[in-house]
Amino acid sequence: MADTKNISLEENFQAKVDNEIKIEPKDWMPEKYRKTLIRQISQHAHSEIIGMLPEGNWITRAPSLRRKLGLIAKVQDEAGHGLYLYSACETLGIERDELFQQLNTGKAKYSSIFNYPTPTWADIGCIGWLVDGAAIMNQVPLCRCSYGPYARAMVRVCKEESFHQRQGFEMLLTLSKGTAEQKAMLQEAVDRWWWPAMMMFGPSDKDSPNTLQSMKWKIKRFTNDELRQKFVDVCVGQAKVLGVTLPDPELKYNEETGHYDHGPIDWDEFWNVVKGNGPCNRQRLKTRNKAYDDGAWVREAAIVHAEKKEQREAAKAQVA
Ligand code: BYC
Repeated sequence: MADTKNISLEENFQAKVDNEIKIEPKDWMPEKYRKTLIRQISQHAHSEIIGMLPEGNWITRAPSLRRKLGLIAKVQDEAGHGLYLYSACETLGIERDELFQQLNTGKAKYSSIFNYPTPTWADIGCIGWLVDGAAIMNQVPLCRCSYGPYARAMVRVCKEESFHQRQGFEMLLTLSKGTAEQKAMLQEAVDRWWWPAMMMFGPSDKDSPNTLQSMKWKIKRFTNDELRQKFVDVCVGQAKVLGVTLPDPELKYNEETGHYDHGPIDWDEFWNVVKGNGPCNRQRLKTRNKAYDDGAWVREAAIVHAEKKEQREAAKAQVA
């Protein structure tokens, strides 16, 4: 009897998804759908939070006041994205503290891309152009995700990401018109960021255990390889405008498919970074833990303030 009930609940759920009706927090959902969303949304939130670190590293060294203001605003936006996403994740019945613990202890994944260093100013431009560019490609379809709170959070995130991408491109365009040294710095940064940006989309479809089910549930609307291809196609023209070469000798327009073919991705490097052994994984977690510990007094003060406010309101209610 219980099984029949579950089957019909599941059929009803899938019918809603198929008919583009959003799933909301109090609606029935399969346990695996809930778990998949917690996994993806929390990894996404953690990526936004850790993503502040490589750029934050340049705030004090930005080359002009205008660049400094732009960078501060961008890093603040990333913090905001993390917060919307943690809130969306909490609607699935998990506490924010638990999510923080998963990140701080290294149990949770976050995007591989943020484990690479930013040795020059051009790296900051590349994060905007390539990393935010890849992020937008992946995230615009998430505005149509079947889970309402995630889809709605992504609308604002995407608007801001698109501004970030443009500010990064403009930063690089300025360098591309600069001295020979600035042009060389730009090319070196592109050489370093191209392949890690390609890896952001995740393993190729044949090695992606989650894609098929996530597509059926309309959490994902495109596969990892489809999004990666869209990214390559867009970047080729943009690289021409910047006067840089993308570091892939096999990059070539394919008349038959109408897309650019690209060379093989070093998946050993990808998995090595995902498993915690990239160039900056340890440094990122250490910095994150220090920031969390340093912020303990803010959390304590906020709790005490909330308790006092509650007590005052209760006292007022008693008098009335
Ligand atoms: N790095 O079956 P798959 C940003 C994991 S924020 C690390 O294809 P799925 C930004 C994957 O989690 C960028 N791990 O998985 C922020 C899975 O492991 P588990 C972050 C990766 O979920 C600040 C396993 O590999 N964006 O752009 O169907 C400043 C197998 O993969 C990665 C999001 O999080 C990776 N790159 O697809 C600037 C977007 N790729 O969990 C910019 C939302 C894969 O089974 N997330 N893995 O142990 C998604 O769209 C999907 O989760 C992914 C992966 C496409 C990333």
